[in-house]
Amino acid sequence: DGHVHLADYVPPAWRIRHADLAFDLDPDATEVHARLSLDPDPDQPGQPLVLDGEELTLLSIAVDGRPLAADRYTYDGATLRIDGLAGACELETRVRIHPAGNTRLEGLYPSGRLLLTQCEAEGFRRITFFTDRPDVMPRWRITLRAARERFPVLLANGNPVARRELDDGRHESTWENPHPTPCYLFALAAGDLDRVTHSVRTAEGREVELNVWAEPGDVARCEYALGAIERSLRWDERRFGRGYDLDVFNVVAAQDFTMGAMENKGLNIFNARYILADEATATDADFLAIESVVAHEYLHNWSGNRVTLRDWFQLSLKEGLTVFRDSEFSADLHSRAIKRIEAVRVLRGRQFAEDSGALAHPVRPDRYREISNFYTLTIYEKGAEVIRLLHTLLGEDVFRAGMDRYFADNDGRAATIEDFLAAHAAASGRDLAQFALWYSQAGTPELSIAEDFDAATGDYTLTVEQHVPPTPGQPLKQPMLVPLRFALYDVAGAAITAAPETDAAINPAGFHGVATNGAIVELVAARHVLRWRGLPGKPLATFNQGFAAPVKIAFAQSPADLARSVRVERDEVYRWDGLQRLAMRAILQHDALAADALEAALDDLLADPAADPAFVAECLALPDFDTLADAMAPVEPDALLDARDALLDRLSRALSAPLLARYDAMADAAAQGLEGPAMAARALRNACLAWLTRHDPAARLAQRQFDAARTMTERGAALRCLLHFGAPGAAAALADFRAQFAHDPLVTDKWIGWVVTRPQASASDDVAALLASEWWKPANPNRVRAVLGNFQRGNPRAFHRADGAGFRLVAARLAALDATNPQVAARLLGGFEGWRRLHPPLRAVARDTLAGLEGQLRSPDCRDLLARLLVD
Ligand code: B3K
Ligand code: ZN
Repeated sequence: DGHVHLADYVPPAWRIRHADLAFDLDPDATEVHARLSLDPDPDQPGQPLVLDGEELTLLSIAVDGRPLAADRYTYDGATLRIDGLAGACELETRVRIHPAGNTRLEGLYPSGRLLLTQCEAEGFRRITFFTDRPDVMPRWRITLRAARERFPVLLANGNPVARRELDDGRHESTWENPHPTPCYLFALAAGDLDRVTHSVRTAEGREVELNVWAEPGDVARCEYALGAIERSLRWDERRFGRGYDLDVFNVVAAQDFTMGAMENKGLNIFNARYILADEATATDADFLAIESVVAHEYLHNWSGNRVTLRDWFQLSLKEGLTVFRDSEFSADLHSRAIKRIEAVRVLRGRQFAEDSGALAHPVRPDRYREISNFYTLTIYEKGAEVIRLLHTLLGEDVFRAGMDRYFADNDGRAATIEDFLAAHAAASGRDLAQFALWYSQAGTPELSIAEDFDAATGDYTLTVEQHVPPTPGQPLKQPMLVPLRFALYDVAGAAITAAPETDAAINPAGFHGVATNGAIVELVAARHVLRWRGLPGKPLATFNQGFAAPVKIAFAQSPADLARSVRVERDEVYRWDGLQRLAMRAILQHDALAADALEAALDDLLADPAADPAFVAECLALPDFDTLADAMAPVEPDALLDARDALLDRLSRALSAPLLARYDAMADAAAQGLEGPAMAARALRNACLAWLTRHDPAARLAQRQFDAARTMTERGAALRCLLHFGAPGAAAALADFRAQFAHDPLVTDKWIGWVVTRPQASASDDVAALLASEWWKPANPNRVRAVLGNFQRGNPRAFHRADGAGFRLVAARLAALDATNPQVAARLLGGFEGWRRLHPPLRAVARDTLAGLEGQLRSPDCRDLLARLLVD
């Protein structure tokens, strides 16, 4: 059926001990000369040698120095097979590849004047013949040769060991990577690159040169990323005891890159949008994203590279773990609460939707047709939540001991999720069998909580029921181990610290007494009862402080109690979440009491001088379309967005005085600088501005901010308001902005993003105009995302137009995109994942649009997704 199955795993029949590669680089014809030292697996003697290879022209092949006769091997365009090899030997191949024709940006490809590589997951086979799987981990020697003038800088994995000049204007650079490394972590970069550099001495005493490379005109915008590398290195030393293990750490910025960045050993390659920044061209959100992606890739050096994956089913072993690590890095360096709130927003709005849609899959899938389709929010974000759950269950010290053990036991190995859990089980003495269901069962667990208070006896009972909904291929689920945080407060708002009586299923170790932000009860069964006896009055219960468990909770509570819990509870994530819930009730159930309570709570917050402005800004950002839609069935986009707009109109009108007061009061704090308080002030000012502009037809405030802006954070937010509210000055401001940044593709992507997300159905006309303009550059993934990705994900009103024009705008581009870059096309196709939840007329339009794509999309990526989207 075209699937690869986890259960079919077999170790490689041949190991590659050492790989020695030499490249003669040229965009039109690059020659790759590979010498591989091969060992047969003693447990699988007599197997043929089977190597992967795609779009390779084989020039020569030899074994142990002797050319191989044509009848000794076969190459069918996908695999090279050699029978009858007696034992350990050296295979030598020379192939020719054509980087200039590589539009998939996978393998060796050109980006502007650079040549660079992207190999994960299965791109290395487009460079040379190899066992393209992560459990084959040679040590490497890489030699690059190219014309010096065109390619003055030549970078590869590992440490530089030699450089020399060659005849006819060419030069050569040799690199050695002494760590066993799978080929998906191979990289090279060549071209006219400039750098910023900084040397550090690691805790273990190694001198390391940190470099960030970019095209010469961009290098002034690399300093922030360079600083972020050093912060990441220091943090991994401190928090996880992990040092850096080479003499250089190189990072290269490229304008054409399918993903965000790639953690190749010692040579990370980045989408330029996650490197280049200064205050005039990047927003505060960009700076924070840069720091977090730099950290993510750096931290992969241990979680991914030193300990790699046995097979691609284990993808979350590196991705979930590394997202957890990078989010802890950001939380330790900045505000933990804000970082968590932002993660919860993504989880709720996007991952929960994925987990309940046509493409739902477990954190460790057990089959796939195309691995590129599994770089998902479930593998990354839910995978990180699972690690966070383990951290919550074990506590920092035991978790750290488990991590130390995992790294020690698996260093230089290709590991599995079982290896990871075994290390934590050994360090903690806990049986993690039930916990492992988080990896194998898809779907977001739902907790229904009911309370009962007997005024006569003072007995208070909480009944917690768990349900994990069916997902494709998994109709029935077992209860998961859920560590549920909770707290009870008395009428005066004091915490009730008495432990509840629990049922037999919860063993004493499954109850962690009251900590600073709530006690934890470990739910293990489908139903649990917690009982307190003899309370003087009905307590107020709060759940899931810090959003510790990635679950949905239904708890019938009056808006008044919910609002009171937001005042009583100190956990900022809970408080933010409580306000989000009030907003959801106001929007989805037209609950006027909830809207009143929300208005009063926001009024208090805006008046509270002690409240962190960044937190207030988060509270002003009401639940987005995806989050609301996930709580509604069927989804009627227009009705939902109208209700959301109505609430925003009402709140912003009622609160206009305090909003304006806050906006003005923070002008100085927002003036400049990347320190936390300045960023927080800008975040709140911009949130206030968006609310105030609703009732400012001439958009005078936004126009003033645009004209006076010193930073992109201020200028961009103002322009966005002008565009989204159709201000009189919008067209002139846009023309001005466009002209100022016409030479900068990343800033161009920004204004395009604001244009295509104008929350009106007619925005689809603007998208159509962009698609017909010089700004449409379909070969550049960032531009495709700017135009179509932002429209699809960020403009629910126009994308879901009842006449289908929004769907068709995206669908009509898919065939052409699929033919050039399947992964970019597949991402956009995946944006239709929620189509079945739409109300019937729109669902029919979506179905027709998707059905119309059958036969047009040729890549395995898009064909796999389309089949899963349309399956009944
Ligand atoms: N590991 C890469 C993702 C590569 C995706 C290839 N289709 C980036 C990251 O997660 O760090
Ligand atoms: Zn990653």
